[in-house]
Amino acid sequence: MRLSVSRWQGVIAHYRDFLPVTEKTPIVTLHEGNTPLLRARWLEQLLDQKAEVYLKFEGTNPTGSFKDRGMTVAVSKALERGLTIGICASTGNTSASAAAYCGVAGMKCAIVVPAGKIAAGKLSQALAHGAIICAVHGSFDDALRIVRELTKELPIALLNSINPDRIEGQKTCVFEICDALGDAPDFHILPVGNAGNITSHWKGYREYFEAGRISQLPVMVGVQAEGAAPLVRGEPVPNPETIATAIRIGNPASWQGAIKARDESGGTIIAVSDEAIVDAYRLLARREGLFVEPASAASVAGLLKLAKEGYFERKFAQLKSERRVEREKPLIVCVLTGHGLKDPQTALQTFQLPEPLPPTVDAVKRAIEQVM
Ligand code: AN7
Repeated sequence: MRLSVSRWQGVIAHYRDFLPVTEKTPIVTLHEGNTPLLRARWLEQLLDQKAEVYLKFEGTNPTGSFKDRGMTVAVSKALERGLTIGICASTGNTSASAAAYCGVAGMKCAIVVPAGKIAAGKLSQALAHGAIICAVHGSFDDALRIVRELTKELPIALLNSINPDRIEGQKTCVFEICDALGDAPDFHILPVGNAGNITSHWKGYREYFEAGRISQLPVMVGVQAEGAAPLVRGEPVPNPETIATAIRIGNPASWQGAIKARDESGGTIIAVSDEAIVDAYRLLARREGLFVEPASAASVAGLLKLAKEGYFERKFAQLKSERRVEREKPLIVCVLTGHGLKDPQTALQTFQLPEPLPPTVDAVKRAIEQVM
């Protein structure tokens, strides 16, 4: 057993009744979850106070992204089944998380990633945690095809979100949101890449609703990057490209799950430009105090785009007539899926470091006076 001074023992301990574990399951945890849900005052001001906005910051998970919620369940179950090696395809975060959890479990971990397309922080993590790194000349979609075929032949645990245990664990994000707010929000916005998370979150809301823990279901809003928006276009994208490398995915594995979440919730899946992603990335860091990775900023880029189009007002009026919502204005949660430290290169390129100064009081004074 792991000793800890904190009472929080991870998402399996907290949400056991909603997860596929038994007394026989060895729990592999890094005490993931219990992440902050923050009121976004600056964003609300930008929206002319027409909505109440919260940010669910998943960057405080042990490996810096939401993947840990699914990985604790997937690795625990793999260990229960007696597997000794795990594998995943990844745009970076899944590999960092898989490498860490396999390490704790005493399992080996192999990761298959698109060469040259993994943010430095994520690759450093996978390396540090001791994963076998297979960088391939291809896309994430190629990598996923390879691990799917390989795990059919060999007794290796597939740790991508096509593994249902991953989907189960990731539901805990919405359980935490509902527990904090006392009910489900009106709108739930998140970035979409391989579409495991939107599938999982919708499942989580439905299960909480059926269990009587919440009185309503939210409208689900998925956000893709314009250069990697197969779900918006309605067909796979052969050569996806975006600054948000985490969601640089052309043929999402959980395609049907994403469509189901969108349609059953009366929501939408939209695309935002890389420029809009960078604007949101800057705004979150400067004004909300949250340094997230570009893919996570897509949530907020989507929020701003839809707000400008009057989407929330329109949709909220419809919700009010349908379900007697008592709130004055819509309650919106944006999920910020990963930490900004994952991708220091994009930060340095986007925000540009000024030239070094001579080591004098005068030079520093002049630099400060420029912003006063
Ligand atoms: C920060 O790590 O697919 O739609 O291989 O890292 O469930 O795929 C990461 C995805 C959003 C999209 N935000 O979630 C991987 C990988 C961040 C991410 C997504 C990812 P899905």
